[in-house]
Amino acid sequence: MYSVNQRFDNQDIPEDELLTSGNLACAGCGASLSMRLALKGLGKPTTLTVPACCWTIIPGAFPRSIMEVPFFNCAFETAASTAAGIKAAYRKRGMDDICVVAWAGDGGTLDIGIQALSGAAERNDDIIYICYDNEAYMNTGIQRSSATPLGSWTTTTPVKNPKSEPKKDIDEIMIAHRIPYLATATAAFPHDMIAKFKKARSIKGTRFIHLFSSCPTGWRMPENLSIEVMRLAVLSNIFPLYEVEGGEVYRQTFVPDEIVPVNEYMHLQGRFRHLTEEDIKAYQKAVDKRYETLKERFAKGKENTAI
Ligand SMILES: Cc1ncc(C[n+]2csc(CCOP(=O)(O)OP(=O)(O)O)c2C)c(N)n1
Ligand code: SF4
Ligand SMILES: [Mg+2]
Repeated sequence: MYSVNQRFDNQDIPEDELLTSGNLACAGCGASLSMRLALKGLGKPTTLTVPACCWTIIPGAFPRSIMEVPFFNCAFETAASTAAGIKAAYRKRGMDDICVVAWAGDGGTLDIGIQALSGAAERNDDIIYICYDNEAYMNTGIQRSSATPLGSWTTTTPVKNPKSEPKKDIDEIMIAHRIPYLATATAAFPHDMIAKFKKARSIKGTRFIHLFSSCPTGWRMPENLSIEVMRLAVLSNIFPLYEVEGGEVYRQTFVPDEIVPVNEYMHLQGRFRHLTEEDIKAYQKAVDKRYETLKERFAKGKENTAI
C-alpha cells in the first residue's frame, strides 16, 4: 500500500540539473522543487517566461541567476501571450524546436492572466502553460486568489471573515477549451510529474499543467511537512492526479489505495486551524462530490481508450 512518507527511488529521474544551487525561495518551498523537476522532464532547449510571482524572485537578482535556461520576466497578466509571442519569433527564425513555457502562479493564471491564457488556448498556440498553484498571492503577502480554498485564512480573508467562495475550477475551464493536453501534477509524486512534462513536450499546441505547490509560509506550517502535505492532498482526493487529452479523454494517473479524510491534510496547516468540525464535514462533502464527477469521466475515458 502507498504511504504518506514513502520514499521514491531516484531511478528514472533524469540527473541533469537545469537549476544551480542558491535559490531565494523560503525553506521547504514546493514551487522551487516543482521547477527543478519540471525542467528535468522538459530538458533543453526550453525558454521560460514568468510573470510577477514568487518565481520572479527565486532565481536571484540580476546579474546572478540559478537558471540554466533562458528566463524572461513578463508583466503579470501576459504570461500566455508573451509565451505565444516568443514562440512565433523562434519559428520565424527557424528555431521551432525550442519549447516555450509560461510559468505562472495561481494569481497570475486563475485571476489576472486568464484572458491571455484563454486567448492562447482558443488559438491553440504552441506553448506549455504551467500554473504552480500555492492557493494565494504569496509574493505580495498571502492575499486570497480565486484558487484559495473555501474557508481558508489569508491576510485578506482573516479568521473572522475566512474565504466564503470555493476554489475556481481552472482545470474544467481549460478542458472546455478542448486543448490537446491537460495534466494535474505535484512534486510529491515526482515520477508521475516528470512523465507528464515529457509527454507535454512531445505534443503540439496548447498544453496546460496544473501543479499543486505547497507554500509553508502562506499555509502556516513547518517547512519539513511540505512533501507530506502535497501527498495528502492527492491521497484525500483534494487534488487528484490525472490527464485529459483533446478536452475529452480523462485518465487518472494515480489511484490511492485508500482515501485519506481531508482533515488529515487540513489539520497540519494553520490556514485551516479556525475551521469547525461542521466546516470540515462540508469541505469533505464538496471534495467527495467533485471526485465522483471526475470518477465518471475517468470511467468514460477508459471506454474511449479501449475503442
Ligand atoms: C499588474 C500587476 N498587479 C499587481 C502586481 C503585484 N504582484 C506581484 S506578484 C503578485 C502575486 C502573485 O501571486 P501568484 O500569481 O499566485 O504567485 P505567487 O506569488 O503566489 O508565487 C502581485 C499581486 C504586479 N506586479 N502587477
Ligand atoms: S512564499 Fe511560499 S511560494 Fe513563495 S518562496 Fe516562500 S514558500 Fe515558496
Ligand atoms: Mg500563488
